[in-house]
Amino acid sequence: MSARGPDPAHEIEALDGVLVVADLHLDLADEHGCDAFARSCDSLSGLAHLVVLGDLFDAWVGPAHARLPAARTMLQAFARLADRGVAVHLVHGNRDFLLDESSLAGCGARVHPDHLRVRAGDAAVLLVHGDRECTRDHAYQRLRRVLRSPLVRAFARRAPLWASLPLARRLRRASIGAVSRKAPQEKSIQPEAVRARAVRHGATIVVCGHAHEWRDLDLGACRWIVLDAWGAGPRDALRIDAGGLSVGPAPRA
Ligand SMILES: [Mn+2]
Repeated sequence: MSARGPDPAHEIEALDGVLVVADLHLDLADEHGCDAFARSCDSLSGLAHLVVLGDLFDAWVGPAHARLPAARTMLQAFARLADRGVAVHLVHGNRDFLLDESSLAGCGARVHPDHLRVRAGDAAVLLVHGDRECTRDHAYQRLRRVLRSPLVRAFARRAPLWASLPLARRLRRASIGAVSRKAPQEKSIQPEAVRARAVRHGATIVVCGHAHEWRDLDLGACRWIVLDAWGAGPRDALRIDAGGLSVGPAPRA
């Protein structure tokens, strides 16, 4: 745990049920790109919190994206969840790190740029997307710092749709190209980085997305779970309750 302790703005309690899904990569260029997940959101019950652990959208450059029909479908579904008392939490991924709460105005979703910590009985669960833990990929970590700089953020906040859509496409192509040229070991989430995050946040369990492939490992200092990408594997959802954790298929509409 850090000297200051956990930040309450990025901490929730699992008493009433938390559902975590990751890596939906919804396509905003397709006006029906969010329909299936929006329907799934409407079918959720018995939950207090829904957490999207990064890469909700395949690309998000700025608030102009919020006006696309598919984005409106998604934001309206989040607003309906809020009406039913389910808090929606969006942890940034490497594709949608420019999502900010002002773009989501009215739907009540909260944005967590780095992490969300969940207290569940004796366990402290740290939810992070996982791209920051790809610490051997030095070129990516440099790009990550540039893309998250105040200058890029300021541009993204003001960019009209005609400028932000081609930029989103280019960033996505750059990301896919960079990943395909690298050896798996270089671009993967590093266990020692996960362990270090667990220690820093006083977490006994760390949950990631990003790798799109389920795993559940004992790293000594913590248990490390990676979820399947949403809809792409049998272990694409984590449920956290006061009594503990369970991994299984995400609820479908
Ligand atoms: Mn990712």
